[in-house]
Amino acid sequence: MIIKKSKLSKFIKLPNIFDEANLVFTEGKRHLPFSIKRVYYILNMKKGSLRGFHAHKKCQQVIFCIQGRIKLVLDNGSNREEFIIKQPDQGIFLDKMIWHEMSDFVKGTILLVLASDYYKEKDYIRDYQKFLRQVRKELRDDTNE
Ligand code: T46
Repeated sequence: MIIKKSKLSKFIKLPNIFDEANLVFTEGKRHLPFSIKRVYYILNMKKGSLRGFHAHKKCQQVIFCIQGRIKLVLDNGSNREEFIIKQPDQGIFLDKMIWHEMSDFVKGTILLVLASDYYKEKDYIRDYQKFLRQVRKELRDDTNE
């Protein structure tokens, strides 16, 4: 379920069953904008560490902070938005061609990421200037169609 939208993203809330614990689940396409091909998690981040600083050409992801808190900056080449992610059942949608930067991890933070594709290094744009050139080119191609 989409619970909040912004210019660059949306928050997706997963079903959360409360009994003696919280049980949060996803059934892929039923709850997410894509079928899941890959799941990974990140933990034991060193103090002050930074993650991301790239965009994906095709891969889409939903990022959950299942423990702790992070700051996430999204950038589509024209706009930048900043989010604090801390709700274990609320993921943020990370679309293709969105530059993303993650920082300010609190100790013990664990990120869980659901992705639409397998890991492919050639899907990454790791250079910000190259990213800007690519988004501007895609924008020009779209307006010329
Ligand atoms: C994002 C954040 C939360 C693999 O071999 N398989 C994988 O599935 C992944 C994700 C990474 N790797 C290798 C590739 C690199 O040698 O692990 C190394 C670090 O990967 P990456 O630069 O992707 O790590 P992060 O934490 O900077 O970024 C990743 C996602 O790429 C990113 O989109 O949102 O996790």
